[in-house]
This record gives sequence, structure tokens and C-alpha cells, in this order.
Amino acid sequence: PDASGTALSVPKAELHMHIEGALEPELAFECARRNGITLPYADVDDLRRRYDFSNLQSFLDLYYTGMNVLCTAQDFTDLADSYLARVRQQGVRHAEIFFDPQAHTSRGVALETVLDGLEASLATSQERFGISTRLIACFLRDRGPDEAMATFEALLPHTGRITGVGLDSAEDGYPPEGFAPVFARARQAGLHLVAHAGEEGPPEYVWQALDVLGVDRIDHGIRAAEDPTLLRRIARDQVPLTVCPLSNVRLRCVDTLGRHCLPQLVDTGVLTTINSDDPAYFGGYVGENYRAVQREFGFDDTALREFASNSIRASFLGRDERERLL
Ligand code: ES4
Ligand code: ZN
Repeated sequence: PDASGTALSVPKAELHMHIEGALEPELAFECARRNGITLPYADVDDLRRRYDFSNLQSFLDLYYTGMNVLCTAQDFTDLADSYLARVRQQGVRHAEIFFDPQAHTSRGVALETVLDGLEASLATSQERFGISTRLIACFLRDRGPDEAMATFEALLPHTGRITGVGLDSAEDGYPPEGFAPVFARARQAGLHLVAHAGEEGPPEYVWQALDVLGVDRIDHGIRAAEDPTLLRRIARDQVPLTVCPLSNVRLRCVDTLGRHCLPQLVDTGVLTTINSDDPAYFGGYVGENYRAVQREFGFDDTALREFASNSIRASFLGRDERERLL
């Protein structure tokens, strides 16, 4: 049975999406045109045909090439508007949006341009789309701890514009522990802390994100399912996992959706949320992720509502705002 559209209609928060990963090919070519940039792809269809990834790195190569067309504040505004317009029809009432400062500053786009552009969209997201929004600045772990600290210093005058910091990009070989100093400073600045861990990397990286960085949530965390002690810890402390099922399939972190550990997480009592990661690249926005796991695992309305209420409970909204959405 069709579970009566609950996957799309239930009020939910999205807690794991990279705004640069919401860049649809059509907008990429539009930004390229108006900025006088030539993309190394013939057209929209040619670009879409390349969305066939063998691992995280093969995706990241395309992702960082694609975002070269984002140059002006207007580009970032259009990008955020495009995302919000799509997820408003999927029950999203709150979004905590990642962005990658270093992916832009390293190619000469100022942090202020990125923040001003995103904010021009997000400042009115509630009025226009019925979606409250927050920003989370992520450090690119493959550029190392020193550059992360320099990025944090550049963010310091703007900490009022972000709700937290995260850690993303290529995981294997870049353990969380090296980022302990910058995460400690972010904590002192009153920011929330998240980190990608256990997407491709081993359970040890999830332990480090918890015990060394002291994160509030784990992004992905699926390889925690390999370590029963770790999984019990995550369930006991109700550390939210922001799981991205279609991403995990498309990046071949799991063989098939049917082999995904999502049911195991739920059965173990983990505070599990469902998210899209990079919706333009991985075959769907958050609603499509809910639909896919519903179809694959036969989750009923109650189970889908639980994922949605988990997402609101796991958000960085204040108590009153969470209550309003639950
Ligand atoms: C990402 Cl899927 C994924 N993993 C790690 N870092 C990322 N940045 C954007 N998408
Ligand atoms: Zn991610």
C-alpha cells in the first residue's frame, strides 16, 4: 500500500545536505554562461551522464569541478532558492545546510560573497517557503588541520551567521583527531559540532569524532554498524546519525539499498534521520530518500513519522521551535 503519501507530507527537518551538492546541471550551465566560464562538458545531458560514481573520491572530483561556476553572490542565492523550492513540496520545515568555505576561497571567491549570497535566500526562507534555515560551515578534511584552523579564523567575524561547523570531503586517511584543536575553538565560540565519520572510513573514525572532537551529531556513521560496542554507545547517548541512503548506494558505500544498515540502526534504538547529502547528484532530494527506504524495507507510516520526528529532535533549533514542529 502507498502509505498515503506520508513520506512526502510529514513535517521534517533536513540535517545533512551540502548546498553545493544541490547544483542541478541546468543551473550549472546558467551560472557558467553568465560568468563566462566554460564547463568541461558538452551540455546538461553530457554532465548528467557522468553521475556514475565508483566511490566518494570519484564524486568529489565532479563536485569540485561543478562548483567552479559559482562565482557571485547571485549564484549562491539562486542555488539556495533552487533547493528550497524543491524541498518545500517534500514536507521540509527546517534545513541545516552545509557549505564548504575552502572550496570557494581556494579559487578566489570571498567568504563574504558566499555568506551574503546564501543569506539573501535563507533570510526569507520562512516567509517564502515555510522553511526555517541554519548554516553549518564544513572544513575539507583532505586539506588538513592547519588550513581548517585558518578557515575558522576567517569565519570568526561571522560566527553569528552560522550555527555550527562540520568536517567533510575525502574521509579515508584523514582521521578526525587531527581536527581536535579547531573543533575545540569552535566549541568555545558557542558553535554546534558535527562531522562526517564512518561513511567510507572505519568505525575508529566515529569513535574519534565522538570522543576527541565531541560532536553533537555524526554525519553518515553507517560503518558504526560494524562495531557493536560503538553502536550501543551511539544508541545509549542518543547521538543522532544523519543517514543518506541514496548517497550511500550511489557512492558504493553499500552494494545495494537492500543491504543498507538502516533497519539495524532502527532496531538498535539509534536516533536515525534520513537526508539527501548531495541531492542533485545522487538521484533525489530528501523526499526521494524517504520513498526509497519505504519501498525497500516496507517502513509503514509510523516508521516514516519516527524518522521525521527524529530529524526535528536532532536539529539545532531551540526547544520552543522544535516543539512547534513536532
Ligand atoms: C560529500 Cl557524500 C560526501 N561525503 C563527504 N563529503 C562531502 N561533501 C559533499 N558531499
Ligand atoms: Zn555529506
